[in-house]
Amino acid sequence: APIALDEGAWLLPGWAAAEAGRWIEGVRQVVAQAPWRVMHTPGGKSMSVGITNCGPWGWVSDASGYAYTATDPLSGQPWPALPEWFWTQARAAAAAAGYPGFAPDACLINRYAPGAKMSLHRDQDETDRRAPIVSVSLGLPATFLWGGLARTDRARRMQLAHGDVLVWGGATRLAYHGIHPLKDGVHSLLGSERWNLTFRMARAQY
Ligand code: MD3
Ligand code: FE
Repeated sequence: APIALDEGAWLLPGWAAAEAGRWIEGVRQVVAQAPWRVMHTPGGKSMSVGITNCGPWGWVSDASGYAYTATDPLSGQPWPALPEWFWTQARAAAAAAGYPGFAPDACLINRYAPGAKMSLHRDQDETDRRAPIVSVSLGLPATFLWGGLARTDRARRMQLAHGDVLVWGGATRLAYHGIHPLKDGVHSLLGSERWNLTFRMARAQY
């Protein structure tokens, strides 16, 4: 059953765990076409996570800023297709959290090795902020940090485990959030890695 985290934000504990193999296989397919890469912030710092995308739109960051692009800048080709399994599962997770009709057109995939982190930020590059974001965590657990709508709001912390799904929409869709540096460990399916998929409606209307 979904657990309310904040206004409009829900945790579906372990929701993706039973079919983790299908999720992992999907990511491996994507990575075969669009390999993990390091992106740089507009400020010039390299991000510590490996990143790739699938679906009609992919999120990229470089010296000129953040953007959604239809093609992978590494290959010049369209981003790999969103596996049908991803689409139907992300849609079902959103519906389970009270957001029927979620139709993701972008899936950003992050890979964390021990020490990798994501600094406090907001996801505001999507055109229609009424759509939620669906996040699927796989592999090693991580400490998720989320604050309020102002950067200075006190941040809460929570463990995200293998198979956990977060659905973030509604009033706190633009909340600040991040991931603490990943602790070393070994996961039976992903070894010393954590993968996170975030499904978005980047351009589509919700
Ligand atoms: C809260 N990823 O890719 S997912 C990101 O685990 C990102 O890799 C983290 O933040 C990760 O942008 C956290 C959970 C998440 C995703 C989107 C949110 C939390 C959110 C949007 C608004 C508020
Ligand atoms: Fe984010």
